[in-house]
Amino acid sequence: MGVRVPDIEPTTRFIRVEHPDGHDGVALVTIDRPEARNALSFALLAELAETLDSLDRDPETRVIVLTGAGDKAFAAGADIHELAHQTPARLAADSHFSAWDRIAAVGLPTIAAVRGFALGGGCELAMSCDMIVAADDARFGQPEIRLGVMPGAGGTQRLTRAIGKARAMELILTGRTMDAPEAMAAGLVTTVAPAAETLRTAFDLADRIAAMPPLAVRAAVRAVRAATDLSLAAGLALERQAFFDLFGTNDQREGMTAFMEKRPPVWTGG
Ligand code: CO8
Repeated sequence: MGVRVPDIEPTTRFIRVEHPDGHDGVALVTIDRPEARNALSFALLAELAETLDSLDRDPETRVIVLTGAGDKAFAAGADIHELAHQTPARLAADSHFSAWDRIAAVGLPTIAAVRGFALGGGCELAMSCDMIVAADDARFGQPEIRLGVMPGAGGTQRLTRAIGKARAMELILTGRTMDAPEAMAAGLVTTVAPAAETLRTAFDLADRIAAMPPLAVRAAVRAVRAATDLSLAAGLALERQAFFDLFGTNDQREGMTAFMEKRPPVWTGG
């Protein structure tokens, strides 16, 4: 895989960025701490937020695939060794949690490619992505209750929105993990792939999205995300405005002209 990241540090301590050959517009971001099951230390999360933010500003990147190094875990949660020494005041005072907000604010479509465990903060990170491609060996869960706490990076909200209150409540209150077929049936993941095919499946999906007009993609991402936050009326208003705005783009003219001329469209991203 080639590395092409013009104004982005290609390698930080815990995060790797690659632009795989043959996948134009797709950035692969790897959480690279396999010896600790890719546990999300504060430093790692800060690097991840910085990396995703930079990719979001890179005009050549259209889709981000996020994965964990190795085959054991996407991420086994926050770093428990680090969390063990926190106090309410320290957690509230430090800016560690702002990384989560920056990750969720990335405007490009994001795909989590999950092999092995996505637990606690790891499950929350996967759920912060727009889609999840799960290996058939993936396991999802919010086991924080077994550590004497509860989810703190979106688990109670995003899991509940994704799979409904009844199932989310059981998982969060017992710390039980779900396998990939259960997660698929519950609506948490987009697709399940054979473990060895996980990245390829995520790239296939990313390629299909990267081939679409980028302004329309970003607008659709924003609108679909808003569906879980807004009232129906507010969401419909947001959608309508975004739809209107796209009629000021070259790609709208190109897409509709190409249809009428019976040829494939050529997107310029304008
Ligand atoms: N934090 C720190 N180190 C970890 C973590 C973790 N979450 N998970 C695994 N490791 C380390 C282990 O300590 C071990 O290190 P060492 O070899 O030095 O002893 C190494 O990774 C391998 O771990 P195991 O031997 O346990 O590997 P297994 O394959 O047997 O088991 C599991 C894998 C099932 C993933 C197991 O490691 C496990 O249960 N991990 C903890 C899962 C968990 O409880 N996650 C929730 C953490 S709390 C949380 O995420 C809260 C998020 C809220 C906010 C986030 C703020 C930043």
